[in-house]
Amino acid sequence: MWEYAPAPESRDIANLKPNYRMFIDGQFVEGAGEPLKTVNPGTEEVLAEVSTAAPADVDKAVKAARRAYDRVWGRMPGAERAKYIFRIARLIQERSRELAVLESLDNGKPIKESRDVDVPTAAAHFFYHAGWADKLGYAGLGPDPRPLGVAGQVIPWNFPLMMAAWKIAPALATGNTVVIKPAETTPLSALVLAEIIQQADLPPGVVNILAGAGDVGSAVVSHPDVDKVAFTGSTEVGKLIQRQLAGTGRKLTLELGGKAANIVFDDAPLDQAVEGIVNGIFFNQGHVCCAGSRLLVQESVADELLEKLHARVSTLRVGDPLDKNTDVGAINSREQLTKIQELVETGDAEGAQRWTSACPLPDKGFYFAPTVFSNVSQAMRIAREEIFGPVLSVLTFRTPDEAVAKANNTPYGLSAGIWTEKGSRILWAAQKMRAGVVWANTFNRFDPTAPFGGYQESGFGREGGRTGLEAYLDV
Ligand code: TXE
Repeated sequence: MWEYAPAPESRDIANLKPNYRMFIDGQFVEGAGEPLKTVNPGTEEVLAEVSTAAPADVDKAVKAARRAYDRVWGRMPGAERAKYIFRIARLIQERSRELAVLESLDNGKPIKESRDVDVPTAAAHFFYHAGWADKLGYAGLGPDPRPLGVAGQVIPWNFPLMMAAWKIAPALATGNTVVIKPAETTPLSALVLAEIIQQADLPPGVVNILAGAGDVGSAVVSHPDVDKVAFTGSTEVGKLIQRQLAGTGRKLTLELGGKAANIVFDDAPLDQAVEGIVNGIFFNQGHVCCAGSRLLVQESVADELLEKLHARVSTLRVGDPLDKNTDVGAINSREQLTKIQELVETGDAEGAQRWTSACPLPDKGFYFAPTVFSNVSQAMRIAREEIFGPVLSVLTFRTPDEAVAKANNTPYGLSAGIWTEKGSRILWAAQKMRAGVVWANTFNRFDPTAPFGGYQESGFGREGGRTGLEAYLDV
């Protein structure tokens, strides 16, 4: 019934190569680190071997970025920088089919998501920021905002290309140069972005793209000649980086984990809410920092909503990420799959009621069936910890005050959702909730014009919008 191996034409479309090299000072180079093998989580096959950085390679990349900053990029007029950034955006569009297939192969996300969300949003970030490059003096950030210098950036595996765009585009628009490291399980799309950057003729050293694991990330963020650090990843590593940078005076932005509440009031259009709940937690297999992983539903409509939700989730197709009909793809790694399984077991042990979709799963690859826990209490681990998988925890509430109190009962604070027909209630709850993003009657909408970022253990700083520029400027 299932076909696992990526069909030969998919390999061709993705232009998959047996070996990938890092991008330093405008050249593709072998690093002195131990090469890593990147695996297709949909099939468990090795996709390619990737060269990685040793500390000396990180140093070379930072030196190249410094030179490019001092000699070219930091002094180039904004209108000139904009032309390069626009070119990157256009080239992403031109190579969108290749990038979408590659992203689904390396990450495991459904092709309809990489095609319709990841790749277009990445292009949109470059387009949007290209527009800012010559208007920084008009951004309300002071008359003469200055770039910081070299930005050291580390990104995760859940939106590999999109995260690279979120990091690189604002840095370039504001006149900074970049050393970036993608996650070890998903390096390929960033290395193809390096090809695009070369194709766009950016001066050597303006963007350097490394590969490797956490040790390489650590070497990037702690390099003494890096002026600004931007990290997206786990709260644990974010805290580590914050400690590492303490006292250096370097600018830092952290975008970390989350445990977002998606609140459904009794006046909400339930069928529409069900679509939003499904999108909120099953989009990208739930590997989303702002995933709506805690559903808070008003008690009077809880049974009806749960029934509708089970029916809808039963229709989700889990399987081959390259199949256009797939709704939920593969979990990115065996390690992440194990983490999900362990947390789900705690839900069983702590007495929550587990409902699992009966959809068939491929027998090779890392897959997890959509799961909904009801009878969840706030003390349970599945209500408190980020599962980062297709697992929803359902809690109930009686009054709006109780809903907001429960929504805020988390060490995180990245995003939240509200479903109600009452505009006044949306405004009231949005004000009361400690979350960087509040969606009303929708969920998981991303747009380069809107600042994104968290409170508390979800990190600090904003990406996107005018506010996102501040992270890369001295104002
Ligand atoms: O994250 P890590 P992992 C959460 C999610 C997930 C958990 C663990 O709950 O289950 O974190 O995922 C690099 N200095 N999120 O282990 O380790 C690493 O190489 C500098 C939420 O994959 O934080 C990779 O490039 N860099 C999150 C990146 O950090 C270091 C997205 C993220 O990996 C480093 C991902 C170090 N000491 C996971 N150690 C979100 N906010 O969306 C590792 N890295």
